[in-house]
Amino acid sequence: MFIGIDVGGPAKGFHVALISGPGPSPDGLFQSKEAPAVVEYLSKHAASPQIIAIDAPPKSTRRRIETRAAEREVRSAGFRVLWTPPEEGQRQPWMENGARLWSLLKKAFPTAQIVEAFPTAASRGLALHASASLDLRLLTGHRVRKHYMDFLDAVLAALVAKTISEGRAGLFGPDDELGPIYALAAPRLRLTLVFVLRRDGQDVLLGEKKRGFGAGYWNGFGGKIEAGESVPQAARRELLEEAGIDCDDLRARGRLLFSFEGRQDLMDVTVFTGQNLIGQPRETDEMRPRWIKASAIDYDQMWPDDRYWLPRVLAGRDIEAYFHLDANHNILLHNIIDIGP
Ligand code: 6OG
Repeated sequence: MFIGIDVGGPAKGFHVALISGPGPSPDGLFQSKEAPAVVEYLSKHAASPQIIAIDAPPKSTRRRIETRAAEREVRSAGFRVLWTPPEEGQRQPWMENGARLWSLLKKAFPTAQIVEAFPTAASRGLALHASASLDLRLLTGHRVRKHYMDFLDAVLAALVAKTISEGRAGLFGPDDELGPIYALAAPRLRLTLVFVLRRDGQDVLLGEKKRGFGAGYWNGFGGKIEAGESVPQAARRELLEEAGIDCDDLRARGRLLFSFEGRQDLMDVTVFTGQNLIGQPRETDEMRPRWIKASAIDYDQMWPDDRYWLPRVLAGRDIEAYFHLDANHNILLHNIIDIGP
């Protein structure tokens, strides 16, 4: 039995989800403003829980002032974090609620593994292609609409608990003072992808990839971000290595997340465009570059996801997109949003 708990302040209280089946669907949901009521509910419905994932830290105060390693890591992975300790020494009510719940649960379930979870990372990560069905009868008596998001977060936290037991959960800040934060998100491979434009975006420099991942496809230029390197630094280095050119006005235009069926890791690609070309593009070991009219790009020669998002980027919009592909590069799921301008 896996348990996820969303912790709120005094008005919202606690939202609890139980998962016992093979899938991500909950078979128990509960809400209360009181921590002891949560323990009572679990004692009745989850006699011997294996893992309890809570979306709040185990303590509401800390000895040290500096930010938590786990939170810094979660933030560097692109997620918004409510920092502990809070500013101006004010304890936040949800953290106090969380701390109280942790200590009650530890006493009530001494053999359970109790961990801090980060549901937001689950909803941006692999959980995107898992679908949970929610038996609305479970919500009888609760204020369903108002609490829907909180129940969803509780389900995501329970999913984190389940993936911990399967050895698949992502771990942020293992040596942190308050312990690690677990997330569903799989390990991320951070990559860059650069499109150099000419004639005000009428032409775009593409290259045929000669080897490695995506060989045979036409694409922009990019690759793995190396340790100690910033994302724009990596983008320029890869452009130089793959096309023999530099570009000093690169602008980040969005993030692409890719997951592949049967693969645990998530590819996290930052896309750039730039116009101030320095040097002449030349063929390298990896890429065969060519200027292509933006209006005449042959998307059949590119990664199948490109036709969904590249036209938007070339039209001047910023995007965020997620694609789930099978081993033959068929798109099983996708989701694109314009984030500006
Ligand atoms: P190296 O193997 O060269 O980095 N990349 C993708 N680009 C597009 N357009 N679609 C995809 O769909 C992609 N997956 C990866 C990121 C690989 C390069 O290929 C890009 C990098 O620029 C799945 O180190």
